[in-house]
Amino acid sequence: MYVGMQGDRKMGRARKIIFFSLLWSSCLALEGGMLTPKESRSREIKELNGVWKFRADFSKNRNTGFEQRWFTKSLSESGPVIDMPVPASFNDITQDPRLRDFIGWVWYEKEVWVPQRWTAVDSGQRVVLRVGSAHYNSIAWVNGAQVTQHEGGHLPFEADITRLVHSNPSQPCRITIAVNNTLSLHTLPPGSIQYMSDETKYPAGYFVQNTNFDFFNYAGLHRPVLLYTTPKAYIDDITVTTDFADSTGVVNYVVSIKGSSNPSVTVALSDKEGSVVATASGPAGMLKVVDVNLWWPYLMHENPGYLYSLEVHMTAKSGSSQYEDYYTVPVGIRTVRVTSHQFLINSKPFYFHGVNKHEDSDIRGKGLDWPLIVKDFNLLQWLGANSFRTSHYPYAEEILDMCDRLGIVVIDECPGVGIKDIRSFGNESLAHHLIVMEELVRRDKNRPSVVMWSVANEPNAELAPADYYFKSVITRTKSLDPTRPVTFVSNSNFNRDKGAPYVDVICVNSYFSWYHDPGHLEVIQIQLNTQFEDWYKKYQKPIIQSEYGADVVPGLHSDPPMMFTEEYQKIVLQEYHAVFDRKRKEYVVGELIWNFADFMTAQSTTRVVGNKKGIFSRQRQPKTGAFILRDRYWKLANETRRLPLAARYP
Ligand code: BDP
Repeated sequence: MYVGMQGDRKMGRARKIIFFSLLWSSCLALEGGMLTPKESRSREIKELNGVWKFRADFSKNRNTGFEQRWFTKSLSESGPVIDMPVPASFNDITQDPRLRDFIGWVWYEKEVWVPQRWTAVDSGQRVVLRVGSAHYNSIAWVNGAQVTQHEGGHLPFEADITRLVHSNPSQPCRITIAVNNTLSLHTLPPGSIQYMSDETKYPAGYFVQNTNFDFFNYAGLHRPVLLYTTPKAYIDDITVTTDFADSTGVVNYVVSIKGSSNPSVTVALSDKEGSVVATASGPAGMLKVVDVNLWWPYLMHENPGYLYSLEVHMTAKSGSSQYEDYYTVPVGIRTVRVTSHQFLINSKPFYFHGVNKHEDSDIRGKGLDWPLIVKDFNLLQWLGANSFRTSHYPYAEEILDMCDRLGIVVIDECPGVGIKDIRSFGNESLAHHLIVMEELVRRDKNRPSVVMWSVANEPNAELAPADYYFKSVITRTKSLDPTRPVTFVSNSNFNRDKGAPYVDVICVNSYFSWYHDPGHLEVIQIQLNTQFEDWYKKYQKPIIQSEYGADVVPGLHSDPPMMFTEEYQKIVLQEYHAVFDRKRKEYVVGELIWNFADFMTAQSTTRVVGNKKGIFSRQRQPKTGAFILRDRYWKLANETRRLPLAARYP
């Protein structure tokens, strides 16, 4: 129960307002597709990134923006506004601690000219507003009219705004987006608001946001906001699945069209050089590729990440109008299969030697950051990492595009992190979790880099309702995508974990000699060995060590090693590796370090300005652990592929 629940009326009101958006429940199956916006012969994009007007609603009930209808006029007419970059989290942009730690509604606004060729009534164009991600709940208005609302922080949403931009083309178009970062027991990730009603200790109306995860709850418009066009009859969704036999590749496709009842569809598959290798017509079909170039992971093949292009062309008639739409989707032809002790990509055993990450950077928080993205991929390649898990939420499509191209294998995790409270296992939470999985699969289903879905991280899977809950989420995910294995990441007891029976791969996190037996490096090998044996004996499923690691404050040294020093992290890694090397010959199919880089957290007594388990600092400088891993990952790659030595230092 929240502190202050029986408190004064004002508190009750504040609580109601903060949660108002959370009562929206996403119970319906999703309508339509969510193709990544792309330019083509028939489509244009206008990015709305840059500086937006911004105002946090600091009023006690956080509801003044709605009471005064800030969306009906220019935001600056409502009161003082500040400059806010998009994409970015708003938290670290100013010097105001109240904004860094703000909970509630913030308001963004941008005025934009929509090109005349889009707005002419006979343009035959649809205009769509798309938000790559806004954390957590959001409502968008165009010229004061609400166009969409969305729950959830890491997946895109959009609205057809054609009618609105057509109605007043002589004026710039005013886009207002309100975003609320409050997390409740039924959001993903869950959280709770705690009211501190003891006025001898806290100011009146004081409340805090509690969460069961350590990363900072950055908020705002985190990914690009843009307008794009399609013809009025258009390609709404494309689903591609692939297979191969001997040297022949198979691409199955399904195209869904909207805005026309009698479209005609043709598809052409081209290789990297642009030569068409197969064509077909009709909204669904199969393409065969002779002498196929399979999509291989980085370091598993000299030509990783091979992508074909599937160009879909639609023509449709509606009355006297003729519409044409083109959309191209990259296609990596590959298969994924799991046995009792192996993870197979293209029928070859694949060993995950990779990392866990976060979307986290100085100043921008979780905002999409191109320099950081490219730097991180350079570091991953330097490290010899062939994979990562999108801990603990779906990453930007821009990041996954690079994974597809470079052959970096991805375990795609939804924001199901910190599902601990029994009240987060009820129907309301489950309904939302199912929708989030549907949104995630819809967005990422065509990506060859994505080889497995993860539905949660470290839930309280020993609770009785966890059985039904995980059975439901996993079964649903498998029905949405029968081609990929599904997992969740566990830190429960192997015997009592109620979700584990439903997963295809066991993913386990453990922090021996850190959270357990801190300072006792000598227990790692025995405890890790027991962990693996216990899980394997019970389930006979392949196992990934999905997290392990130790904090390091860069530059701290001690010998004999002590916690938080570079030497301690180094020994933790080496002790874990000794056991991995024995067990990978049997059923361990991967190791993912926690974490690739240091990241910001909520303030606590166990964090020194953030989580320091990175092998790179937050500024991407290597700690000793990075060199240990680099040596190991390149050796592992050489062992599986016998790469020439020169490939060790890209
Ligand atoms: C694990 C969590 C991860 C944390 C890590 C840690 O999965 O999100 O950051 O612990 O405490 O339990 O470093």
